Amino acid sequence: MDITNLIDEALEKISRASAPDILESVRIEYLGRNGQITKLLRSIGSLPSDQRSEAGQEANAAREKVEAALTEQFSRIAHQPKKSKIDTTLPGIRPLRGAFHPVRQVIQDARAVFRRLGFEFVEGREVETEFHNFTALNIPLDHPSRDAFDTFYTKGKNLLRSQTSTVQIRVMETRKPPLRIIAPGRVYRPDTVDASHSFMFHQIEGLLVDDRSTFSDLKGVINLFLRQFFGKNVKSRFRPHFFPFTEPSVEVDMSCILCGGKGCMTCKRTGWLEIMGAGMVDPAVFQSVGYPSGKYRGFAFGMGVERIAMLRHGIQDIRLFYENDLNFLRQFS
Ligand code: 2NL
Repeated sequence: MDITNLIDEALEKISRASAPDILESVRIEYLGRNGQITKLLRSIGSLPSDQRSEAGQEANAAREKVEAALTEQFSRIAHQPKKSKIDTTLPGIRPLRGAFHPVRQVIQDARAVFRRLGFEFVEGREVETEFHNFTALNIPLDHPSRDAFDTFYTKGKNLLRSQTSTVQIRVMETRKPPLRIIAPGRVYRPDTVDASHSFMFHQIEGLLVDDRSTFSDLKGVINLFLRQFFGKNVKSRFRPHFFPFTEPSVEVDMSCILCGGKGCMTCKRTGWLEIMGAGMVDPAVFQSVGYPSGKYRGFAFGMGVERIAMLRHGIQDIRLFYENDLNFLRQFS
């Protein structure tokens, strides 16, 4: 082959070599032990002596050109970043992110407030005995809430708990005071379902038992909770009430968080929202869990979680919480 063509061919291949290993195979093809230029250089000795000098210069020039091109191309491609099949400039795939259900968020937030007051969280079973749901709570046998229309009874004599006091009864059965516990969870009542009633909902109950607590301690704990949970300007009022398991008993109202107490649709123009029931634990309850009479005092309170979540977010229909509609739930994530 003509030496000029040989050089052109080599330079062409070198300029197309896009990786060091390709470039090395081009080098071997021309300058290796059996390379085309190497052979050319080797053949010069067998040429007639009058041609040697010119052919030698031509062949050496060819080798230098090709070597220079190899060196240049090598430095060009060696410093290039490796070509990857992954395009790192594309935007990422956003992972789906979970969030807590608004009912669970209320429970978590309440938990954060009560843990600073020294309360521990406890959970229990949802299928309960009549004793833990009614008898131990001083609820008489003829009380309407025991009726089959007001409680879900299972086969045998068990039932779906209608309040989470059952958890606190079980803690008192197994532990001595002092106790500070919060029992959140599902409760069941066969109410006809409408915008404000569900056959299943959530409660948070609290119980403190020691040997010296008073009604003013109850007021202090509830006021601290309301202010830390709803805001420091929240006011409260305690109205006399009756529960079989507390004496005295109260219903607690807080100033309306939507209108600030001025009166609006949510508070029915009263400026107040009923938020929980509470009272000093009735001695009959201590007796039924086997505590010695007269030794202990305590207070308890209970509130509905859905109601708080509805007030917090201005939700008008309790049924929205149970539909698993992501368009609804995503508003609270
Ligand atoms: C309400 C009222 C209340 C309690 C729950 C309680 C628990 C034990 C002993 C005494 Cl173990 N009391 N719980 C006390 C007063 C009120 O809940 O309206 N809940 C939604």
